[in-house]
Amino acid sequence: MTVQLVSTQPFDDQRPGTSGLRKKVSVFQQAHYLENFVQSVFDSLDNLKGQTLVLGGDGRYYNRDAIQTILKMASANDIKKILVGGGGLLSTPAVSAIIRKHQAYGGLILSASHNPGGPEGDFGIKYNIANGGPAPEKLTEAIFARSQHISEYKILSGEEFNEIDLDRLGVQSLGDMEVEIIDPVNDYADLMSQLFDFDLIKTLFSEGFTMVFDAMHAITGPYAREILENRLGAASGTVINGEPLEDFGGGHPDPNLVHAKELVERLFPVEGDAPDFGAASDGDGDRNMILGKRFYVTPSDSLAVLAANLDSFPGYSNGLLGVARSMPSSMAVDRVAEKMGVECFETPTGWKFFGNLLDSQRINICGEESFGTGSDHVREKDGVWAVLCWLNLIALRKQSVEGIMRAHWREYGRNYYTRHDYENIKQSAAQKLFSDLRNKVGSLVGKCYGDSDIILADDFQYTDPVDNSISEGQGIRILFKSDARIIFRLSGTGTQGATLRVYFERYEKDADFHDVDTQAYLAPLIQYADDIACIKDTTGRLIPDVIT
Ligand code: G16
Repeated sequence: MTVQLVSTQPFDDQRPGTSGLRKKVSVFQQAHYLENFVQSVFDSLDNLKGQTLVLGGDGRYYNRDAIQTILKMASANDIKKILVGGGGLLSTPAVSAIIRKHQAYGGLILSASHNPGGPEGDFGIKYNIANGGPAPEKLTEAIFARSQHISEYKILSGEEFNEIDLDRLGVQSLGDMEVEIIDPVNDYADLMSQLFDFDLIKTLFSEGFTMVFDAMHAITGPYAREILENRLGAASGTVINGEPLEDFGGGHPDPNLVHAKELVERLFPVEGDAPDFGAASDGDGDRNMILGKRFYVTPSDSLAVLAANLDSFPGYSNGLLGVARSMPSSMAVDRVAEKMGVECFETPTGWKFFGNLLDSQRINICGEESFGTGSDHVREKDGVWAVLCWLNLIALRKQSVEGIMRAHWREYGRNYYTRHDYENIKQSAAQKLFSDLRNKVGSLVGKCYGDSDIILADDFQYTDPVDNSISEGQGIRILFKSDARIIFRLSGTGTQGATLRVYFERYEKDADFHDVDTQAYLAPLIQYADDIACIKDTTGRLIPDVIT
C-alpha cells in the first residue's frame, strides 16, 4: 500500500452551510469532489498527525462508499486511529458523545440531516471539533478557503488493498492507521442512563403507558429500540420505521407534522384511542418532534418546558445555569429564564453558536425552532435525549403531555408560534426579497400595523459573548410592541433553489385565550409579513409549501 498524491482542481461550491456541506448525491459522486473537501478539512486542522477521529453517518445512500474513501485518506494523512460506527452508522449526537468520551481530536459526520436520501437525494459531510460540536464559523471558512486552492489530495492505493469490513466490530488496520469498528449505540445509551431516571421511566411503561417513536427509517431506529424497548421496557413495536434505509423508505426524514405522517395519524386518529406519547427524529438523529394524545408541542414550547424542569432530571440536579435559543425560535424560554433568574442568549440559527456558551457553562440547555433541543451532555442537538426528557417528566409529574403543556402556559403565558416555508423558490426572487427588506428595515420602527407599533427592526447580528466573534446578516427581525415578532430568513440547509422561512409569534398571557387555532391567532401577523415583504408578488407563491 502506498500513499498516492492525486492532482485535483478546486470546486467553487464547497462552502459549508448552516450545518456542513450538503449537496445532491450526484454532486458528491463527481470525481474528486468528496476527496477535495475531506483534504481541505484535514489541511485546515492543526497537528492532525497522530490523532484519533470518529467517523459515521446516518446510513443514507453513498454513506458506505464515502466512509471507505475517507478511511483511505485518513490513513494517508497520518491519522493514528479512527473509531467508526458499526455498519458505518452513527447518529450526530452519538458522534458528539463518542468524541467527548474517547477524547478524540474530532469527527466527521456523513449526513444531510432531514433532507431526502437515495441516489436522487442529498448527501452531506460535516466536521465536529474536540468538544463534540460542529466546527465554528472560523474553521468552516478556513475549510472553504482551503478548498478554493487545493491542487492535490492524499489517499492510500495499492493492489493488495482490502476495504475495511464495516460490519465486523473490533480493530482492523489500514496502512499504519488503526480502524476500530464500534457498536454505534452503546456509549450513547450508557450516557442517557446516567442523565435520566431509567427506573422511574421503566415503572411508567410497566404501568401501561404507551408511546410510538417514529425513526422514519433513519438513524435513530437502533438507538430508540435499544433504549426504549430493551432498556426501558416499552412494548415491542413502540419504535416504528426502525430500520435505517439508504433512501429512508422514500420518505423525507424530517420530524414535523407534514413529514412524520404515520406518527401524526397514530396520535391524531380519526376515531378510537391514541397512544399517550409520540415522538419522531430525523435523518441523523439530532431533531425531535414531541406529540401527546391529539396534541402537538412546538419545539420552542418544548424547550421552555424542559428548561423549567431541567433540575428534576438526575443528570441536571445542579439546576439551570442559563438558556439559549436561536433567534427565530419563540421567546417562550426567555420567560422561564427571567423567572428563574438565569441568563438567556439569542443566537443565530445553527447549533455551532451554542458551543462556546455550553463550554463556558453559561448555559446548560438550548434549542431551536427547527425541532432541535439539547444540553451540555453533548455539543449537538439530540432527538432521543429530548424524548427521554419528556418521558422522565411525564413519569415524575404523572401528567399527560397536554396537561404539562397547559400548566406551563398557565404559569408563563403562551407564545403562539408558526413557521411558513416557501421551498425551492428562484434564487433571484429570494435575493430581491431580501435586498428590498434590508433597504426597508431601517424605516420600519414606529410604523403601526393593526393594534401595534414596530419597536425593533434589524438584520440580526450576533456577538459571541465568549470569543467576541461577530456574525452578521443572520435574518430580518421585526418586533412589535404587542409582544409579537415576524422573522424572515433564508434556509442554510437546502440544496435546490432557495427556501424562504417566515416565522411568526405572539404572546398571550390570558389563559382564556390559550385554545385558539394557531394559524387563526397569528393571521393578522401573517398578513403584515406579506405587506412588508411582498412575498406573494416577489416569489409568485400564494401559499407556503410547509407550515409547522
Ligand atoms: C441544521 C442546523 C441547525 C439549524 C438548522 C436550520 O439542522 O444543525 O442548528 O437550526 O439547520 O436549518 P435552515 O438553515 O434550513 O433553517 P440540521 O438538523 O439540518 O442539521
